Amino acid sequence: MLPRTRDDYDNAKTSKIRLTFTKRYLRFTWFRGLVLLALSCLLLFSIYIRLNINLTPEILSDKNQNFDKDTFAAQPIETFVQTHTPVIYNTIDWKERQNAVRKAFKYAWKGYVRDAWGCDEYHPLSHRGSNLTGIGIGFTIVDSLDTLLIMDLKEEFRHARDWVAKSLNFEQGGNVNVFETTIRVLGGLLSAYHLSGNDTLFLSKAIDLGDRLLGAFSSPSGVPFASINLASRKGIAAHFAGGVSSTSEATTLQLEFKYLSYLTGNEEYWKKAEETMFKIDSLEKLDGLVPIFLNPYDGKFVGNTITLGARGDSYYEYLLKQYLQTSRTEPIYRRMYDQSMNGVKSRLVNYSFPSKLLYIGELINDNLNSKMDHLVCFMGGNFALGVTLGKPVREVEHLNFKEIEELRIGKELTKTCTEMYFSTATGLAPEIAYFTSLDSSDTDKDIFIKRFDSHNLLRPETVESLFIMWRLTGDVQYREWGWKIFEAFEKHAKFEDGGYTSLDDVTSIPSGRRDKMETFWLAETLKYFYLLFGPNDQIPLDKYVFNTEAHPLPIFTPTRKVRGQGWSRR
Ligand code: DMJ
Repeated sequence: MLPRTRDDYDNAKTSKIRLTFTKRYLRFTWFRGLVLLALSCLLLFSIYIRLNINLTPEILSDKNQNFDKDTFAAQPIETFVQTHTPVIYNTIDWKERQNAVRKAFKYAWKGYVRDAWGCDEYHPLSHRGSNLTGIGIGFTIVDSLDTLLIMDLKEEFRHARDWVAKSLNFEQGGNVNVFETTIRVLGGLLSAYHLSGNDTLFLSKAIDLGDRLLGAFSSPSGVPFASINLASRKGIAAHFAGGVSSTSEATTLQLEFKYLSYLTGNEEYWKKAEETMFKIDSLEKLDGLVPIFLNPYDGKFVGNTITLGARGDSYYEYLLKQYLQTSRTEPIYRRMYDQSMNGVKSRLVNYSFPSKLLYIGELINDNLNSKMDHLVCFMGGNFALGVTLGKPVREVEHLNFKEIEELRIGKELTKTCTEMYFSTATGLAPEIAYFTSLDSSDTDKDIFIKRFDSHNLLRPETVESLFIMWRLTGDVQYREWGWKIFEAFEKHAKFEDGGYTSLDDVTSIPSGRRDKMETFWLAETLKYFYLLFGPNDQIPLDKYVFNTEAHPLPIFTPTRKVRGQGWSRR
């Protein structure tokens, strides 16, 4: 037994015993010291690791690098599939490339003006336009207004403005989709109002349209119906599956309606649009993930398909952007966004075989499907935006583990989306891709495209992510990939008789043409290309939120009046 106290020691009968006590005591003290030393070392080591994780993202991949935020921001992402030849970046004239995009826009616009002026949609092959309803509601022209302003196409803008002043009339029967009309027309008018230096023509048209669209919210639950008759202002349920609305559509109206409230002081737009968010927050979700249908009659989810592709996508986009739009004054949206991203990371993110390309799959009846719509490609940029909130990475003081992880996912997903382009014969992405996994690996290809999904509609999502990633990381690789994609569009989608067309099959040359130039080619894809190659201070990401149709809306601080009571979780 060891002497515990001085008394034990004094009571020891002989000096031999005392000596044994002394030896044991010293051994014990020595042992105790060692334990203490080990514990302190452990403590110091964990503090060191913690500091390094916070300050040195590279520690996750390369322990020998010294931390330098600029290097991190500009660090190229790992390339799993080596399909690119190295480029000498500093010899590239980005202004010239930006100008090439402007020329492409002018070319597309010229075809539309010649063949379809005033019509909602343009069909370049048949040299004609078509309308969604009656005489049209300005889908193409209004969707293009802010791109015209951003590209400084003065004459074209004057022409378009003149049409809005003289011909745009929302007093039309027939049904139009509430979401599409909101993101393209209402969003387009609001953005044009702001970028034109508050030209009231655009605001008055936006108010007229906003008032008519309010009718869509007159469902028993307050969840908007899928369609609206703009003349009668009556909401109309979808003509399928018992009249359900798409979740993404019902939850991608809020940026536009809230900004309209902010501009007009009329809180009704805000309240109506926000009611759906309030409903959704109270519903049961799967780690923040939501099914893609919502019933406007009872306000409940329908089915259990979960995807960040069609009918799900912009729900997640607008959670983050609602938080950003109102200067982060509504933390509820940050919480909803974070929860849903946890769900995405734990349930939907997967890696392909053999190159380990990160993709976001779909959950159908709890089974992860390796299908990814091109629509999902907006998430690369969205992940990064959620981390830096619009600031370049190098200006962000502190990155925690979760943020580093989300930045990495954003980078990897953007890379995967470019592979969806670079792995096809045309260099253009299909509408939908499937990814091979380890257990289904009877091929050496990561990406598999079904013939039925091999068309390309000139969609913007990958270019959108490239633009955001470029702005936030400063990695010139994103610009270079963007240029490669732009060249592929020029080669295969430019129609010699005017305009650009959708393509029938990106996996073969010739790819075959479809007779449509989607309005988002002008509103989104070309705008994002233009901004990707342009200076960083044009539409800065910490001052603007882009609506889902790429219409920049300024970030504002809401007044008490337009925000209503605001809301927090029940
Ligand atoms: C656009 O209308 C919007 O970006 C929408 O959110 C998704 N689909 C198209 C473009 O692909």
